[in-house]
Amino acid sequence: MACDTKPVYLKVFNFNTPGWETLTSSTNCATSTDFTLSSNITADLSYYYSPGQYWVFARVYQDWGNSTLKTDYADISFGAGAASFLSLGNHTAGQETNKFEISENSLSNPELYNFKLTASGGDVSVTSVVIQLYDIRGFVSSDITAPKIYLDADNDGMVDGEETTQVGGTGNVSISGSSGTITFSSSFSVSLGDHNYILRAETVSGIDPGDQISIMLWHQDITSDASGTSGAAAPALHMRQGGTSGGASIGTAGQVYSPISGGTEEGGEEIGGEVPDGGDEGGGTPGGGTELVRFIIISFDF
Ligand SMILES: [Ca+2]
Ligand SMILES: [Ca+2]
Repeated sequence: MACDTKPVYLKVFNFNTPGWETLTSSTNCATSTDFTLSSNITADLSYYYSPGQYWVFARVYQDWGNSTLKTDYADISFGAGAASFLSLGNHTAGQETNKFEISENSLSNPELYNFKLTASGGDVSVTSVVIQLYDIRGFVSSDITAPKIYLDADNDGMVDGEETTQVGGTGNVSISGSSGTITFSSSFSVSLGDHNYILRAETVSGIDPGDQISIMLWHQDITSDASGTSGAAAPALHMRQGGTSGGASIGTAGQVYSPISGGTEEGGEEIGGEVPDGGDEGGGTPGGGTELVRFIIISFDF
């Protein structure tokens, strides 16, 4: 019977369900004519062999009652699926911009860092993620509370109201001097394909003028069962301008904090050049000229 009347199925027994699972089927074959059904299983291989005995059960099946479907060739190869691989890269919507350009000294639910994970060859189980904090000025561990990694389901770079899926648990913040980490140690699965994530803290406090923090994630700091990992996501820099030190006498350059790793002498000179406008009022607080502070964007190529 042609299989456009009754489809022919290739099925395998799943010991986890347990039950027969359709791998593929055909509705496009002629009567008494050879055709091929083939499929690969690449994930959860242990579901498909009998526990402890390593038998695989497959069948070709057509449901039409009183005759025999003949198969003249069956081939099942069983082994490790395609090696899974985990790539880390920039979030589809880009990196977070500076969140500390504020006049208050605390923030609720600031989104601090974006990244993307891509699993290929199979699902990847991630057991820990360690996000690096560096070039820190003016923060201690307790200033950042309850950081969490949210799945950005619509890839728009924001944690929207309905986006409540978190991975990795609540991060543990550890800052010592100018460097630190946020460690996420609850396991989570990265399914095949691209997934964008956003690091958001419940609160960041102690954001004083001149404070700053840089954030970055490298693939070496992701622990998983992938056969390999690669990549990095671009750094984010959050800094609050100001923090003048010393008022500066009339007509001389005041001092403005610039990014620890990004400032250049050139930038400093330009800022100083604006100060004489203060005239009799004194050097005052020349920190307002944000457009004069230069950032160096460092790209990483692994
Ligand atoms: Ca501070
Ligand atoms: Ca979103």
